[in-house]
Order: sequence, then C-alpha cells, then structure tokens
Amino acid sequence: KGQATEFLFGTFPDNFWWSTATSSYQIEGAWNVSGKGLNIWDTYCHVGGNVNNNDTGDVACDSYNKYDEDIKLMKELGVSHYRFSISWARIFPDGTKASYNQAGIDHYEKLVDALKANDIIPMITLYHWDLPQALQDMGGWTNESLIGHFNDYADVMFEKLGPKVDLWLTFNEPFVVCWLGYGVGAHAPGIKEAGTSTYECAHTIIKSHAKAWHTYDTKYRATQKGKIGITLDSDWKEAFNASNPDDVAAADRAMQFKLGWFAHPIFVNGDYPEVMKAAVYNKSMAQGLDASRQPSFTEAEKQEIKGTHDFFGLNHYTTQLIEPRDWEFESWEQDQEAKEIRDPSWPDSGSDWLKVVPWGLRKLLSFVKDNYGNQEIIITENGVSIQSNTKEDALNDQARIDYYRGYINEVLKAIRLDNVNVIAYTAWSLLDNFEWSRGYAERFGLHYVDFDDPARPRTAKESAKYIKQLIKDHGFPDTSGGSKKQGSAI
Ligand code: GBH
Repeated sequence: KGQATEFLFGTFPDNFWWSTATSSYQIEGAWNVSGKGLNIWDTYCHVGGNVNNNDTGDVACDSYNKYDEDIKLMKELGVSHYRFSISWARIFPDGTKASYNQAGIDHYEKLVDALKANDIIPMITLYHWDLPQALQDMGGWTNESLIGHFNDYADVMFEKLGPKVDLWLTFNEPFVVCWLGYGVGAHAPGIKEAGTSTYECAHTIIKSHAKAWHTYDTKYRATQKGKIGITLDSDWKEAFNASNPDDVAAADRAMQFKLGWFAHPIFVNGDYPEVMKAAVYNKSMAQGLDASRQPSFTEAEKQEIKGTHDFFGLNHYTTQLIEPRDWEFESWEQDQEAKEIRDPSWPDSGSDWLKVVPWGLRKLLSFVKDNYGNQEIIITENGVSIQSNTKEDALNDQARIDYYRGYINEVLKAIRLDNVNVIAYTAWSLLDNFEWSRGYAERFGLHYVDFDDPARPRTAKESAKYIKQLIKDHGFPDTSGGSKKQGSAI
C-alpha cells in the first residue's frame, strides 16, 4: 500500500521555525544531586529486568553538566528553538510545593539564560514522564489529588521562569503515560491495568492540563504574553482497504481512541469522542459492570477543559493500516476493535514499532486541521532510530537523512498543497539518549553520544549536517534549474 506523491520543491513560509528536542530523564543524568528527589524512572530503572540491558538514566548524556556543549551543537545546527523538559523532582523533591528546592530552579534558569545568550528560544515541557516517586506512592495519575500538585508545580515554573520563557507544554504524550505506564506496564510505573487505570490516568491528566492552562491564562498571560498547549502523539491510521466501509470505520475508531481521546476534550467540546465513550460503555455493560470503565466529566469540567490550547502540539513517527477485529478482553486496545497491520513493503528503522511511512504525516496533518479547528500546529517531535553496530555506522546515517527528507517534505506539502497551518518543526532528537525501556540500544540523535566514555563526547552525524543545510535553505529550493523531474517520490 502506498500513498506517496511526487517530491515537492519549495521553501517554508518566512516565519516557520526549526527546533530540536530532548527530555529531562533521557539526557540529564545527575539523578541524585542538588536536592533532587526520586522519580518513577529512577525507581523503575533501578529494578533489574525492567529496562533493556538494565540501563538507567543515572548519567545518560550528562546534560545536567554539559548543557553548554549541547547549546553549541544547536548553534551549529542553526535551530531557532530548543524544546526540553523540566524534572519535576528537582523543583519539588517530594512532588509537593512544601518541598520547594531553589537549586532546581537555579539549574533551569542557567540553562534558559545560556540558550537566550545564544539566541535560541526555549520551549519548555513541564511533564515528560518523570513523576516524583512520592506522588506515585499515592497512586500517581489515578489519584486526582495530582491535579492540584501539578498545578502548584506549573504555577511555580510560570512564576520563576515565565518572565524569560514564553512557550510552554503541559504534558508530553499523555497517551504513552497512560497506556505504557498504566495499561501494559512497559514504562514506569509498570502498572498493568489496561482497561481501567489507563482510562483513569487519562482523566486526571486532561483535568491537570486544563487547570494549569487556566492558571497561565488568568495569572500570567497578561504580563508574560506567552503561549501554552499540550503535545499529543499520534500515528496515522489508514484503512487497510479504503473501499471497505468496515475498515474505514475501524481506522476512524483507532484515530479517535488514540488522538481523539485527548484532542477531542481539549479542542472540540470538553468530552471524549462519542464513538469511544459508546464503545467502552457497551463493553463495560457486556461484562456486567454497573458503570463504564471510562470515567465521565461533569458539565462544569467539560467547560473547564474545552478550549485549553494556544496551538496544537503534535509528535509523529509512523503509520499503521487498520482492520476491524473482535473484542476479546477488557483493555483500551480491545475496546476499539481495531487491529494494526504494517505493510511489509514499508522500510524498517532501528525500532520495531517504527516503519518509515512519510505520507502518513501529511494525512495526519489534514486530519488535525479537519477535526480540531484549523489550529496553529507545532510539530514537537519527529525522527527515527537507525540500527548500527559501530560508531562509524551510526555517523553515516543515510537512512535518517532519507527519513527527514521524506517526512519534512510531507510537512511542506501539507502547508503548500493542503493549507494546513503548521508553524514549526522539531527534530527528535538533538542527542542519542536514554530511550526508555530500550535503554541505550535505540539511537534517535542527530548527534552520536559515546555512552562508554565518562565524558560522554558528542559527534555530529551526517543527518546533523543535512538538517543544518535544510534549515539554511529553509526547505527544498529547486536547484535543478526549473526541471522538477529530479525529485523522487518517497
Ligand atoms: C516519543 O514517543 C517520546 O516522546 C520520546 O521521549 C521518545 O524518545 C521518542 O518517542 C522515540 O521513541 O514499546 O512497542 O509498545 C513516541 C511515541 C509511543 C513510540 C510508544 C514508542 C512504544 C511502542 N511512542 N511506542 S512499544
């Protein structure tokens, strides 16, 4: 199955911006210094068997100490923005404001100052998965008292860093938090309650996002004049057979269960998609339960949630083909009655879940435009891992260049041919880093990091040079002297 169209030459709109990204636990290391409390990834990694090779983020890229080097790499790339996340347990070691730790603020203030001194604009993610362990001990995201604790944390970050930072993301990929963390248990905190806690986690996170957005809106926006939103991850779900209505309906259900789960409340009407609510309710009844396994919002909560966005943050990596399937047992995955298939002709990457399917990004961008009100879209992550056996292999990452060229060209098509309002693109990631349950085995970086060397030296890959040129060109100017036939469809 292929939906590839011809390569499009051309440049991006003048005010389009280019960024790269990381997250705190994946790069910082320094897990037990300067008053930082434990978080759930510290705990999870320190239990043998949870992470590939028993790798941990104890040192990672040592970016807590080496951020000046990281900034030099960004300077060389020519990005105008850098997206990074804050480690909550550095600010509130036990998760609550009573434990406020000034050293945590000082660290991020130094990072922000260094970025700004280099003319790089910071974009801060408040929550990229490293929950303070003390809050997990209370039940984590299944305990609604986290709404207040997250708001206290967000409030203090806006107060302390807001005068210098005007781009904020509340949560990175709540889907992954709730499915891998509370559903299948492949991520910290490792809970396997795929038909219940998964839904409760999402419920708490959506309300936490909304409350923090309103705090910014009412307390800080007038003086700080920044923008705040959430970043949602979505694959593109293509009907296996586009002329089979059952496949089309299954693909739509899969989109609603994945992206709509969070985007529908925030961007549409304060509530989950109808098709999702109905499916979980009906299955809960069929099981003989007296209520849906998916919690519901009150009318007041819907009003509070609806419209809590200043842009649409989107992470995207890959695509699947979707067919219907029967429901077998209770889980978020089974509730949607959709089966994922990967076309064997799609190129592999270094991650088994990630097939290279550039055209899916263009379709996803149109879906966002059509379903969520033509928002300004910030692509907050896109990238690929490449299998390599030696450092030399890793540096010669032609497959990553092909990936970026193909996917970024689909962004250009979305803007120029489909009138989608994409305003920024972020490459994941600046550095090879701690790839969660896969440890250091999967490398997504534009820069190679030697994790065997205590100095954690960084080396630019070929893809870094490619991205640098692409940023300089602001896209894909036609250098063929007018003959556009040189482009090949990817
Ligand atoms: C992003 O998630 C994360 O934001 C980022 O931290 C991470 O480094 C990057 O991806 C690369 O993985 O284990 O087979 O069940 C992207 C969405 C969803 C991709 C969960 C990996 C795990 C599939 N992720 N998925 S599996």
